[in-house]
Amino acid sequence: MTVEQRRALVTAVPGPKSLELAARKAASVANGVGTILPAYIVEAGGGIVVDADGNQLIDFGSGIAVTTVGNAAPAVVRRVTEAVQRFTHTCFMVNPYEGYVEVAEQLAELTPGDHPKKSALFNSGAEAVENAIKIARVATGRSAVVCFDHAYHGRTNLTMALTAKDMPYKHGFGPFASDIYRVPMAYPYRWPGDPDAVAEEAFAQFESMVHVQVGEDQVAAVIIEPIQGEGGFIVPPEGFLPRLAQWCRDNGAVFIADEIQSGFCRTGDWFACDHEDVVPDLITTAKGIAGGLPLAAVTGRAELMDAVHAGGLGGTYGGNPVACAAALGAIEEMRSNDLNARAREIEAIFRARLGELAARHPQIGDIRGRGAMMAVELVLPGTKQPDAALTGAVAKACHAKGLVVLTAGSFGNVFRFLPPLSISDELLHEGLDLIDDAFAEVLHD
Ligand code: PLZ
Repeated sequence: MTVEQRRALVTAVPGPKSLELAARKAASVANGVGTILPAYIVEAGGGIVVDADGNQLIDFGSGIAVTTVGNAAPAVVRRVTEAVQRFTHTCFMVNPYEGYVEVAEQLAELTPGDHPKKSALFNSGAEAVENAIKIARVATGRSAVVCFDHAYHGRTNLTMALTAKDMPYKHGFGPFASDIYRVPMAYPYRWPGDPDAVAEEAFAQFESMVHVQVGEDQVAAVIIEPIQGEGGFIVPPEGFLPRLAQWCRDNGAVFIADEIQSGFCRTGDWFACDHEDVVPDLITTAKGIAGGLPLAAVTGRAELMDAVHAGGLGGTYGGNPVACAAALGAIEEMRSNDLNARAREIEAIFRARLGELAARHPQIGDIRGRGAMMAVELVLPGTKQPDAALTGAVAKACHAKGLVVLTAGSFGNVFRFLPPLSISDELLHEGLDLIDDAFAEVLHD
């Protein structure tokens, strides 16, 4: 790791060089592509990203849960460097190579369940989700797909249909793919019914809505993020996911776990489903799988994966050899550094510090998450009314202090923390101090 593990501000954030680049961006990049913190990055590693002006920022975002093993992690760099010097592309569908097969073998070993499994590799999370739906439809001969409120599954046409939030993801981009049905999410903080029976009540609603609006025998798949990401790190109560998985088994539907954000050590397990021993029929992965290189996968029961006719799955770049080398490097880092244990340590630090913060600020309505996937939801004190303005203001103050933080949530009022698992305790505490300062500054206390 060559990047010094120290926060340092030498200019305002963003500084003059970044502002110059932002002006070039404004002139050449479509406005629809936004940037949350326009400090242009030149180097990153451990828990630090370094910008063009020499500012060293603490990273609580990991490029949206991607650099779980750290940026430019040693095993990723070593394997990628070696691979990129040998060959950059053949197209696995033309001339195959071992790396792709090795990644599929690793996925079979690491994903939940000990049944025979197979995988297909793709480039992005959205592409993996699209393909999981294609596979489920062919395997069942049915077309309906059930998804959840607050879900995020991507920005392509089918995945926009599965994503819940209109602005900015869907607004004006319709019409969307059909035969998609949305049911309420078991969202403990905002459940309108009995707070002690969220799993039971949400499951009863799922069951009844599917029966009335879709018909059990029409359902190809039920897709859910075991911990919702963009929707605000919503952790369903114990029992909800196992009930859904059982319903799918009872009704011949495919249970798809979208672990694109929650997978690969992020939550302190290899996959968030592991927490309750839920075994999905298909699992989609991306982000953390390859330490920053674009790679995604659908992994699942061999008989489902093999239901698709030869040539029915693929793509020019899916499972690119350099991306596969990166994945093997990232998995090596996860295993050799026991990153599941590290994610749990990070959770303990966050829970203690966020608890202290919430005791002083009634604006923090909820603290939730698992492992290094933690969040707070901000509300008007004494109510559960979302406070997106406060969330934005605190995020901005954090950015100015040299802390990369991300927001999330259907109502824009969730702070989510996704540090790389390679971050030190010192930087974690310093980042949490900065959040504390940012709250004090914005709330004038
Ligand atoms: N499924 C659960 O979290 C990507 C999106 C950021 P892609 N989340 C970050 C943005 O604003 O575009 C995501 C996810 C879950 C699917 C996806 C989609 O993955 O690799 O971005 O296509």
